[in-house]
Amino acid sequence: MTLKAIIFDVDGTLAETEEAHRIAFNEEFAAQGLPWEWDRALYKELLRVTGGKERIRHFIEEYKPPKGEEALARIPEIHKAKSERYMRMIADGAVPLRPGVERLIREAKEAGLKVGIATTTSTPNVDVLIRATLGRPAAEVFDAMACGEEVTAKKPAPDLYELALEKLGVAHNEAVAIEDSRNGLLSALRAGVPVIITLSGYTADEDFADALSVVSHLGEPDKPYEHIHGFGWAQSMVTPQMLARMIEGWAGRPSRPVPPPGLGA
Ligand code: XBP
Ligand code: MG
Repeated sequence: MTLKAIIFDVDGTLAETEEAHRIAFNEEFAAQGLPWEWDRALYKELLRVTGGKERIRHFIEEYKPPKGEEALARIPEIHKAKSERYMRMIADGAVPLRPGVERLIREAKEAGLKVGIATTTSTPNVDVLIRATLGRPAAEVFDAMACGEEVTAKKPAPDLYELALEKLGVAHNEAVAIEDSRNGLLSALRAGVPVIITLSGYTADEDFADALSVVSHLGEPDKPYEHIHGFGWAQSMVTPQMLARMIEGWAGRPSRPVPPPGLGA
């Protein structure tokens, strides 16, 4: 099977955006008179729940903070205002793309591959990041985007990757996913898409044993990645050629690979 597409996660993978999300959540909690402060240690725990609205609900239900009950009905409104704060930060250039992201997108296009997005965050959040960093609308850069608001089950469910494959018009074993979290890894694997992990701030210590490869970042000519696990030990950058070779190995599997034990169907 030949490689036809690369599917990128957004938060933590295209850019280290989670600190901007965390700050936006906290600013909005304060603006709404909610005495909540998500510090880094707590946010790391909360990131196990993907999606901002789902994360706030989980926080209220599991941590039972003051004013939690009364805020339950306002989650959509809190999250909308948080997203506006986040987008203002990103539009101001607060967060750059990670090493190798722009290069790999360019090389993929030059090699005739499609590039897509599978993210639990929303389409406007992706668009503002891409406009701020690449100076173009996300819809011009990516052939297809599958974003959080389009599915009911976010990562680690396979829905976002299945949607991205459908929109790109490629089979699961013709694509590779670039991810930074265990939830993202599980989502892609459950859709049958093999995964390369680039380690990011909040999720670097998660279990990535089932990834085809784990590297510190995608690498640049003057900034080689650190190889952690799997394919790519002899390289210094993730390239379309390296991904194509990885896919050849993966394609020897059944048409829809059975996920390794513990990953569910
Ligand atoms: C990251 C997430 C998101 C962000 C917040 O997922 O879980 O929920 O933390 O974004 P991914 P929203 O890495 O798959 O993009 O508040 O817009 O949900
Ligand atoms: Mg991510």
